[in-house]
Amino acid sequence: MHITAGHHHVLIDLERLPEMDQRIPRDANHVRLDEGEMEVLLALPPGEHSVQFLLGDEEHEPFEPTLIAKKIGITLE
Ligand SMILES: [Cu+2]
Repeated sequence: MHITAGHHHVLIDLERLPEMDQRIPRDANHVRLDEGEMEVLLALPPGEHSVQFLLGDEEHEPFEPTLIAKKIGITLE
């Protein structure tokens, strides 16, 4: 059973969402904001990118039901 504390994971340029019944990976495409960050600086090359926020619990697993934002498309020059 999960408690209600949570934090965002920033999903970057993902074509497929991570498995919703497993720990969310932590790498360049899955940025974890679990230290109370109010902002994050992402170093991305110019071009088309996508960003999406997924709420994870204290075990870094998605909540059930899943709390996920719409994917945002961005273009960097
Ligand atoms: Cu997490």
